[in-house]
Amino acid sequence: MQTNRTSWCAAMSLRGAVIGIIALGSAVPWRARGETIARGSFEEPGSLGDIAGTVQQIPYGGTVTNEPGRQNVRYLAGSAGAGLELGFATAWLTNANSAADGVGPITSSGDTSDLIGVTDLAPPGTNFADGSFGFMIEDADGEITLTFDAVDLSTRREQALSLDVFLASTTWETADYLRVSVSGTDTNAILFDTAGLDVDDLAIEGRWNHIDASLEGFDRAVLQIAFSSNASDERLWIDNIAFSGVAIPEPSSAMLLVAGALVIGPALRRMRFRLGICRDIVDSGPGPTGPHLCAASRSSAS
Ligand SMILES: [Ca+2]
Ligand SMILES: [Ca+2]
Ligand SMILES: [Ca+2]
Repeated sequence: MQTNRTSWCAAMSLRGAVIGIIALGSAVPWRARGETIARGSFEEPGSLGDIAGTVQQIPYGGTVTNEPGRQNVRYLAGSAGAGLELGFATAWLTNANSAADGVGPITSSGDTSDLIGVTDLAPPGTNFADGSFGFMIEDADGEITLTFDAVDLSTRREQALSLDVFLASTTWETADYLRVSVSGTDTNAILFDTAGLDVDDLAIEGRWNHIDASLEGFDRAVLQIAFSSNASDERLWIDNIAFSGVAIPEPSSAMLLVAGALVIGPALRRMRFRLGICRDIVDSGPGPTGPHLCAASRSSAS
């Protein structure tokens, strides 16, 4: 497997991402250090079958759905395995790459089916980045967007995301693009974006490109991959998605003891104070007045 590794910061702007692409191979590698929190390798949904591409004709935009005997474009986490892989959904949206009638990904004329979904068809001359299945998109005739389940990062630090993408070596145009983005509660980031550029000029075709990105500052993350194309040989493969992070330690038992002492200490002092009042009153002399005033002191002190 030919893999190109580089790094892009999560906070990168569009222009920054472009610079990242051009600087391929010269960037100082950045590596995630935490343990894996969530993965997407398409091995679990792959077990649902891989027979033929979608035949769906959606006007203007909408969800692409699973069809019996065809590539899976939707996966409910845990529905076909141990649930170790992220669920995802696929949508189609008309854009400048669409036919004039705005119908896709199967156009009103010319298309019969498109290989869009989980596949065991690896990119030419190589294997999948991980396992035996990946997600493939060809001939979108618009924009295909793959959206993954949200990942909780709130109990982690040094949060990070990595994935591999393979763009076929062919002739691309400026209307074609690949955009990888992540959205959180208050933070969004574009990790990689070729919009407005010609993929032909970026030296990223015909090989796996590994993306490592920091997600520090994200409390949750929804990964979205958008791909625009309009030809059957303009193909994208996605694989080996991994969210990682270092667990933030739970408060230690020693810290809990200290916190407990801070609460118990004043309570003991108040109790001693109340007892002192009671003793003084009781010691003041016999009679019904003493015990009655003692009870009143407890009540007001609490
Ligand atoms: Ca895989
Ligand atoms: Ca198509
Ligand atoms: Ca094109």
